[in-house]
Amino acid sequence: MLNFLGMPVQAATHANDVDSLISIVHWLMFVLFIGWGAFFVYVLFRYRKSAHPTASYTGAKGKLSKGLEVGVAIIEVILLIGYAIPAWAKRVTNFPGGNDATIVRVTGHQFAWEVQYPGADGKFGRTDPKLVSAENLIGLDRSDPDAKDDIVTSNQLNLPVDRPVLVHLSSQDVIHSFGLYEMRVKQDAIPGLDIPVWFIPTRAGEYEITCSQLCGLGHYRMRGFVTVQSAADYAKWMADQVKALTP
Ligand SMILES: [Cu+2]
Repeated sequence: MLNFLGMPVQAATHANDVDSLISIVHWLMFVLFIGWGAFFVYVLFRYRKSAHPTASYTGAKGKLSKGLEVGVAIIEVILLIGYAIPAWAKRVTNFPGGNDATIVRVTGHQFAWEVQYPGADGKFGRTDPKLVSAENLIGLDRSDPDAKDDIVTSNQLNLPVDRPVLVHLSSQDVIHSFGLYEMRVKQDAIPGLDIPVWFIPTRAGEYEITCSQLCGLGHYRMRGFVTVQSAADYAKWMADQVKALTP
């Protein structure tokens, strides 16, 4: 019953929570739509001019209408407190860290996504807006010891499957939005802020990073790619990046 909305495949552990909520909200709206629609047709007929030449300004007063209104409000409160807030709370607490997680920085700019891996030392090298150039889009300071082993890719995010991912999200210019539909991730990237986003990818494959916030003329082409791969393939990819880095 879940996929009647034609949602993308679920490629993260929390995807089902998001889909359940969206699904329940749609069912509730469907029931309300039918109910209100039927009521509208009923009053059009029941209070037609020939049957009721004088309008009533007081409106419905019955117990049924009050009961229905309270019922709908209670269902909405249950959705908010029982589903939406707990689902959101899981996204903004218990951020993974240390050796259990893949930690990356993703920086949006007009019109691409730059990815920075901290390398073997696990520390992100210093970046400086003054160093930004066509060859160094994130302005990484390679003279910083922490930066020496950092891996930088453009529009390409590789991740090992079934391992928590922590993305430090930011932007260099305007507000962009990091959208990974299959992972049910969408978060604005805001200049000057480091916004943590975490998820656990569960399906190997190729996915897209879609900029989900209108950010300028080239917004339509601001798309990156996510490759979710087995731990072995990821290690191999990372080894290739490291090799390419060493002169
Ligand atoms: Cu954008």
